[in-house]
Amino acid sequence: MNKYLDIAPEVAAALEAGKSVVALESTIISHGMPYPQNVETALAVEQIIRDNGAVPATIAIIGGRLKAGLRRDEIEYLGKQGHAVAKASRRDLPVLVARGADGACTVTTTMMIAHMAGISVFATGGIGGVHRGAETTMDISADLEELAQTPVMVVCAGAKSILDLGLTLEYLETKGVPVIGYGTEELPAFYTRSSGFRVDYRVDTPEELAAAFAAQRGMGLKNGMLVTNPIPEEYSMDKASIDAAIDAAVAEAEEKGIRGKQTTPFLLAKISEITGGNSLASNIQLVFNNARLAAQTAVALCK
Ligand code: PSU
Ligand code: MN
Repeated sequence: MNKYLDIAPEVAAALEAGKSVVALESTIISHGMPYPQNVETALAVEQIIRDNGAVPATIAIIGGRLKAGLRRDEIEYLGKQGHAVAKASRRDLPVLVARGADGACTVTTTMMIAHMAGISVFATGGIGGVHRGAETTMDISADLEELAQTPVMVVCAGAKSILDLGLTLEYLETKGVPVIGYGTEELPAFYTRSSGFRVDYRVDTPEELAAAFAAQRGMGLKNGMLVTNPIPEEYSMDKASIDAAIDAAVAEAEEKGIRGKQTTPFLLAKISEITGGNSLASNIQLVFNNARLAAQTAVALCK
């Protein structure tokens, strides 16, 4: 086994026994939501995964160790640290590990560590992508590159329109990443069920998702797979008001010269500030919804 990796005992036992495991990221805890809702959500998500027959493995870097599976106190620690903990993408791993530092894992590093541990399915809220204005800033999330090269299924609620969703889909197409809509032909836009963009395939059951992933692995393809699961209707937000909040957040980021890894956390915090916490409630519900689907798919994959 990778000498930098610690697999939590319960996760290791499940993997050994061929049982289903679902990976969860930790940047959503430290940088994606405020305390204490972040910790409450992270713990509730783990419970949903258990209730659906799988074992949760929240992924982070603690004291320079790559952790697949966190204890409750470690989740609480990351939640309380918030933005004080480093947001760790692929390029951050060498220095954080060598220093024995902590890091919250993005979609990128969660996919990497899940794959090292032998975990195939990962649930989160939204992925990073091609930012609006990327034709001049070149701000393209490392998440897309990871989806191109690491064979993990990522279950998300699409992507926020802080990104250029059309360019994000083009990038994924170039990289050979299947984009699957769960029960929909349209790419969901995180807070809303529709975006106006089409996905590659519509799939309606966890078994069908598992079959597509098994075929991808069986052929020896190294890409990841992106499953986009629309937010449940009752929690979806009014498109006009969320779009206005996103436009205002993007304009403020530009005006303040926010760059690089700060961009996404800045925009997420701004949007939740502008929408007065409404968006947080929706965000929590869509993560629950993705955890359920990921657990069911992981169970189907083990059959
Ligand atoms: N988008 C969201 N919520 C999030 C993130 C993105 O709607 O929490 C986080 C995820 O951890 C994602 C990361 O992997 O931000 C992408 O950051 P960047 O755009 O800097 O690559
Ligand atoms: Mn970026």
